[in-house]
Amino acid sequence: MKLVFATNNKHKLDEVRKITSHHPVEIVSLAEINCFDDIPETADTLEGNALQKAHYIQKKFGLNCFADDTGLEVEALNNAPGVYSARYAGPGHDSEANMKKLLHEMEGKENRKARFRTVIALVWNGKTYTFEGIVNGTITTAKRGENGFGYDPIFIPEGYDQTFAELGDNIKNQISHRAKAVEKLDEFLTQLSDL
Ligand code: ITT
Repeated sequence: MKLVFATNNKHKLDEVRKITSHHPVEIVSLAEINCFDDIPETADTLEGNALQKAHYIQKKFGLNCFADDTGLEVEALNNAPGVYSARYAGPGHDSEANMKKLLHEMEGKENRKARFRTVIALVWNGKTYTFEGIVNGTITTAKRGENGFGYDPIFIPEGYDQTFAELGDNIKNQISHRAKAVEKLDEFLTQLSDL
């Protein structure tokens, strides 16, 4: 079964391909359908953005597809940056600037609890479905590690003492927010193909 992944983030694409490598679903990138659009994401929830991205591709290409919207929710910051994680330091800023701002906001805070939350929206034969994955953890006081992407160097998942960027892809892809959401998607698709 082929399914388009409506993302412009190559790290997400790599992760989802690794997570699903033993499963029958074949992940098709936007480049493979010749889509190089900057897909709008203007909703104020992860669910809304994931649905917006999946619907955009479904409408333009008429293909079943899914999208992933992810946010880092920090308890001491009232769940910021959350849905605004990509542009926390302002439009056009990169992950380095986002992490720098977050570490600055967290200076002196004792409560370092945070969670990554991914919402996957699937558009399948005209119907939409969402799947959520959460991983709890804590925010470090400085960046650590070279692997992963985005906020990975400053997030330690619960049960570990290294950041996602130190733990590397194999461990991240077993326990991450994205892995949990993708597992739910995969279970759903397996049931469909059993029908
Ligand atoms: P698409 O919308 O094209 O899928 P994006 O990079 O814009 O890609 P998001 O809006 O979901 O994706 O990402 C929000 C931010 O969270 C962005 O800064 C990412 O770098 C970061 N992020 C997403 N997933 C992450 C992960 O698994 N680990 C660390 N940071 C992540």
